[in-house]
Amino acid sequence: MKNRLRNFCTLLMVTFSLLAGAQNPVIQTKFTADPAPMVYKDTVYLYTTHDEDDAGPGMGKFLMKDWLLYTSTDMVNWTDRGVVASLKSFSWGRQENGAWAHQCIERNGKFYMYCTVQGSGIGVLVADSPYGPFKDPIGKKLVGGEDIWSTIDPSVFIDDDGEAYLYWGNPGLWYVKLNKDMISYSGEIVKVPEVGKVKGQATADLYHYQEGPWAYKRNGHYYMAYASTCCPEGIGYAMSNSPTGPWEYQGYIMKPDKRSSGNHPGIIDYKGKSYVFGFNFRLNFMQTAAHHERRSVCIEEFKYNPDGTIPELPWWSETGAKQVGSLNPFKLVEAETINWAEGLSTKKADLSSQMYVTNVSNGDFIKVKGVDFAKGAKKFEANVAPLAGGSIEIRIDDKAGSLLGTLQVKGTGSDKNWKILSCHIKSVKGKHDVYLVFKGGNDNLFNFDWWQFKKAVY
Ligand code: FUB
Repeated sequence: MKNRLRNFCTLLMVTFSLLAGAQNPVIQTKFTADPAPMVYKDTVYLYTTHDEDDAGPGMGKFLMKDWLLYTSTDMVNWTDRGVVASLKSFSWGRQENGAWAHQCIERNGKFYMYCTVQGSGIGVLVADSPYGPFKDPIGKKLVGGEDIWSTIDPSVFIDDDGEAYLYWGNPGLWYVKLNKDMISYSGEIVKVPEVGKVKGQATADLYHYQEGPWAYKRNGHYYMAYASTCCPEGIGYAMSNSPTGPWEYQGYIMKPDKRSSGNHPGIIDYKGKSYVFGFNFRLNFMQTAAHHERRSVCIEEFKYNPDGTIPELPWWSETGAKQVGSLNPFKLVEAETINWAEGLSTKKADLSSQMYVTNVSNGDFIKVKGVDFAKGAKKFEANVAPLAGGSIEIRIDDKAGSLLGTLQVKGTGSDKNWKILSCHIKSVKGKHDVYLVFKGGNDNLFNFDWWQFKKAVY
């Protein structure tokens, strides 16, 4: 994404800078889609699919090879955890393209990720940690019969009685009961006949199910959200008294909008608030007028109605979700923890290595939202591997906001030479947005692993 961003014209840079106050889309360093958020302990694990930068122009020309993970504890600053699985994780499927929608769920301390290998079936991966490594425990597809092209978009749900269900499908919806091991199933695969049924009518196809099911339960109600109507796709949902239906269509969570041909919901409750995730094409259309399948995950907060129904929301806002709490700058913060970033990219060498920020050039920046300096900070510290070298300006509340200090990073030309560097900063207290603005030439200035502030002593 870096080189394309760098080639933007001035107008586009101005537009982008205006967006620096935005929180949607939530990831700017890669194209992400098909959000599958999972709340585990105090953290939101946002698993996403990944549209490659070089997906060619044209509808349906997806180029998708791996699955990504981002985490957050405040819904606005997201830490890039990199690729957690790829088509290579499945020996039995297509290898070059087709890493479509997926979902991860925890059961008894293990993490099960159900993945579409488009054109080959749905597989399952298992890990001991939500970060992976994820491995294929069965060495074959979990589901995918004759109608292989319909076998996409798994959604997994475990009911209070311990029964687990796997749902999937385009343009129909199917489900099967998973066994307790979560890697096999029992009984018949059932096609759900009535998911598009409209309230009070026997049948209807107006707001019909398309793909991307998202099954969950809340306050005794079962929900099936999905990409509805085509095309463009909106997000619709149905409710039921049982995980297997009958489902009654309730309406749109978000109406279709020509700004996004497709859609894929993910819905969670986190720290007492409710959120719907989906995607738009905003970053793609900021780069080019041509439609490439290069999507970007967005989030909106909403409140359930007292009867459990979901209000219809407007199209993805620019402002997105509000921050829950604040970010503690006195603990080590991964450099790839980002509210908004421009120009740079993130990288990890392989599935097990550390993630870092790279391709840093003059004028690139990272914004981190709602950083709480409490009674004060006096020093900034960063772990960097200097290449050409440059500096990090530490500013608050705006990219051109008050300058707290500048960390000089002397070039060494080697990206292996990690160093912890520090600089004193002007006194700062309370909660601010922090902008780390990179200065130097247009070469790779340095790689950047983590930062933190040191408390002022009074
Ligand atoms: O991302 C590829 C496919 O597009 C997904 O599997 C569908 O849900 C749609 O979003």
